Amino acid sequence: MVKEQMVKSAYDIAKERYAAVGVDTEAVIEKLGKISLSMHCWQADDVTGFENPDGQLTGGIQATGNYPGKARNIEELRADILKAASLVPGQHRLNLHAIYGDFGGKFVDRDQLEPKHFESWMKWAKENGFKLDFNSTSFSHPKSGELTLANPNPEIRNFWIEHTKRCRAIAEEMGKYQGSPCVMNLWIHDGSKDQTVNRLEYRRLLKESLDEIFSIKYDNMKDCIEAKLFGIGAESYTVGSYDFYLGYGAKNNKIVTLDTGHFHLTESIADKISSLLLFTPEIMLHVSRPIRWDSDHVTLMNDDTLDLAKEIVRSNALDRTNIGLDYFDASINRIGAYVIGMRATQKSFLLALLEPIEMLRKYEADGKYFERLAVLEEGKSMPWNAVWDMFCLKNNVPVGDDYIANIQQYETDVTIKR
Ligand code: RNT
Ligand code: ZN
Repeated sequence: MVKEQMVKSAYDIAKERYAAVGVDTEAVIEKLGKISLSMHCWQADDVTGFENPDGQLTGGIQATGNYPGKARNIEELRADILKAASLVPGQHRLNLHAIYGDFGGKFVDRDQLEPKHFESWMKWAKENGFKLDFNSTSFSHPKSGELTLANPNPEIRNFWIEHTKRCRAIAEEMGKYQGSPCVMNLWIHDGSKDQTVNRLEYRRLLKESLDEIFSIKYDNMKDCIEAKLFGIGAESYTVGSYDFYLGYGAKNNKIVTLDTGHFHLTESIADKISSLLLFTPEIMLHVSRPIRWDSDHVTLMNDDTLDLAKEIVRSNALDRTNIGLDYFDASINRIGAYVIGMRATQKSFLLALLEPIEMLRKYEADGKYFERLAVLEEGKSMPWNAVWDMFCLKNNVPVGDDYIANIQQYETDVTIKR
């Protein structure tokens, strides 16, 4: 049997199995096709960007490994992104960091950024069917230090306020140009390695900086603020902690970004969804995979990702959730890293959509907890993979592990020659 035939036969059986528990797989396939991931541009080059390609990655984050073939310039980065996206079903967004501007070989400092530095990205994205999202970049810069927006030195603090304001203006232009709001994420590394006695003062300064940055209202961009537990070299204190941003977001109607690597390792990020939905306008995710720390390993379809997807679907919150990815593994083929992580995220949402939720809710309401647990457990061995294969087939992307050979070929033809 040719592969296509196999996929179709398996799908027909799966469709019946799911129908028996009240799940319409055709409707699920349609819903899954509408979920756009925000693909992070920084997996392609280990968070280097084009401002200073020889510079060090600072700010308490690290890309470890030196697998050959990383993108060295804007053309290579774009080619790699297109290649990866071509192996992932559906239409996705692209998440740019401010250091990825098209600076034409000139040095443009962060407080000088303008929409014109992102014009070629906007055109390129439109031509290639991507909508853009955006991030201010406070790390990897001589003025990054320990404190940026929370810096007591007004000269440094104002520099970063100016940078972030400009980033919002750029995001607004992107949103206008593409006819879809640009989601702008703000993450700063501000913190301290050791015992800190002025915690309140730095948080007060950050609050003040944010108030000033957000004082300009825009219609075509959305603001997100990303919290974090700690960074390397800033283990004792993080100004932008979860409490800080949750408070700020709830009070000021801002989106709180949940990076799955930014919490205590036993903390459930999935359980935060239903609370955020009640107090903040939307949710922004940075789906990642922390191993012992915020290591940014490639996202997998593990329990954490599955739980997260299920909570979003069970809360009927897909239209209020922005699903960004955030990992940077420099130890394996970078295009492969994109494809594994994006497909794993989609698979997790597929499983979430395939849940016989009405049946489960009924059992729960009736206090039938054995039955609820049994159905949840059985869901794991339902033939969801047949639905996934059909989804890939319908979207004209490789089915199953066929993408491996495709990526190997691209490595031979393109990346290994760099
Ligand atoms: C760092 C944050 C942040 C960055 C990107 C590059 O811990 O997760 O989102 O990973 O901005
Ligand atoms: Zn993140």
